[in-house]
Amino acid sequence: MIDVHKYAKQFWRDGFIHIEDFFPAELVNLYNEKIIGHFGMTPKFAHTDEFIEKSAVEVIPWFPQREGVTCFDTVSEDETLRTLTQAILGDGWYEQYSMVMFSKQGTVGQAWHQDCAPTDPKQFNINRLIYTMDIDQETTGGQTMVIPGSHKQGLIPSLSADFDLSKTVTLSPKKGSLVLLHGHCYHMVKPVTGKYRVSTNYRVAPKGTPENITDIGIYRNMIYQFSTASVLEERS
Ligand SMILES: O=C(O)CCC(=O)C(=O)O
Ligand SMILES: [Fe+2]
Repeated sequence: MIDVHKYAKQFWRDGFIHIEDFFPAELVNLYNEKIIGHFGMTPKFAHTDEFIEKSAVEVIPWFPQREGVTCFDTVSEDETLRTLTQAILGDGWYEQYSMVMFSKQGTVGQAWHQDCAPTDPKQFNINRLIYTMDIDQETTGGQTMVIPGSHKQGLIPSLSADFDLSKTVTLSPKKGSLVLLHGHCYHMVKPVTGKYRVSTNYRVAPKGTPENITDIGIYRNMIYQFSTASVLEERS
């Protein structure tokens, strides 16, 4: 068993952790096959053109557990992952949903954002991201960039405001890697240069967090509501 208390401390300090070789190759290979089987290589975007254009987010979501693809339960039920989540969030945390995010070759990835508003430091989502393929500069692009400690720095600066990128960390997760990322932590995904990129996200939240906390995403140029596909606020 990994040292969950060490990782929990690191999570609260940095807003993210990255652990390689967390899941066995057989499991993530199976997931990757199911994902490719579902999407093929040229799926259509699920978001509106306005959102894609404005947010510079080019990912296509899939919710396999909602469709009864039961092999995706294995990660939710993983004892080590549950123990680690418990060490970070304490009693009463709950699973939100699992979501596969697919990006085609030549797409832009995701612009800098926060998954939800940092209004209340006690209410947020955690992305528990598992990677079923190697993500690196040479083969795929699409690395995930994060700013350590930014989960404690409030709203991500708007486009015109100063945005300090000097502490940015670039994550190149490998097949089987786990990344936990606080929803208030500033993050982005680099352009996808390889054939495709996928990540699978088992979102959780602490007790007292509304189920729809990630309905409103914060980008440097806007605040966006997914359920109504509308821009709530333009930021300049
Ligand atoms: O796919 C990733 O590496 C990160 C995606 C992301 O922004 C998120 O899960 O909120
Ligand atoms: Fe995100």
